[in-house]
Amino acid sequence: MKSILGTLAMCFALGAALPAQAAVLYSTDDGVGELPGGGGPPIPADIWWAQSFDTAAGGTVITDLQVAFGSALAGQRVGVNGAPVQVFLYDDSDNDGDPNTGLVRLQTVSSTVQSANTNTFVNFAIPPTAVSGKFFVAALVSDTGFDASTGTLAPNGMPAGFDQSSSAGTSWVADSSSGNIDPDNVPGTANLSGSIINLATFGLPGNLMLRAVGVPEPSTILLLLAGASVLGLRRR
Ligand SMILES: [Ca+2]
Ligand SMILES: [Ca+2]
Repeated sequence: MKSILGTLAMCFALGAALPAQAAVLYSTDDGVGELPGGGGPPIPADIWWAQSFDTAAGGTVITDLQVAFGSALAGQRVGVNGAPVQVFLYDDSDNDGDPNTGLVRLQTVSSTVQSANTNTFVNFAIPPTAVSGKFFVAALVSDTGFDASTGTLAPNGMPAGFDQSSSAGTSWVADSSSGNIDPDNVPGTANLSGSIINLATFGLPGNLMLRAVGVPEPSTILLLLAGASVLGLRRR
């Protein structure tokens, strides 16, 4: 009995001494969007927008995806609350940071555009998912766009929050005629842009307002302690 209590006491002592498991916030934007993005012309059109990240130590398990929709500064070119949106976590299996190659969909959340044009990051929880190397956070909305020649906003507006104050060169966009983009074959179905375009290379430097939250893998020490507890109890 003494050995069981001793083992458990040691577990609690070591557990209490472990540091809190801090989360990593993956983000390149400054939190304030300027001109937002939509698909087309012609409108209405699909827009698929994505941000590339490098997996950081201590953040290898993604638990949440975050998106800020539209812009508070863009006049008529606004995001529209209630528009259907799909939010994705993708692996870049060839780890070159280019979503035109090696794009593998890991998680999908189907929801609606919320808190548009307020610089609010809407949180989309996902089942905890391990990543490594390069990965992408992305979103897809249909029936979007703004026709500057007529001042017409498509039904689902300009949903892609875009911070133009700086550029990490890691923002990507594809667009197509409405309803055409297949999230498992984005480069092959982006029939307006023709492929997934890097915004900085295209002459639109900035950072799309897509973020992720990552946490560490379960601690090896905690797993060993759990094993020690089981062994201690079995000796009873
Ligand atoms: Ca790639
Ligand atoms: Ca900004």
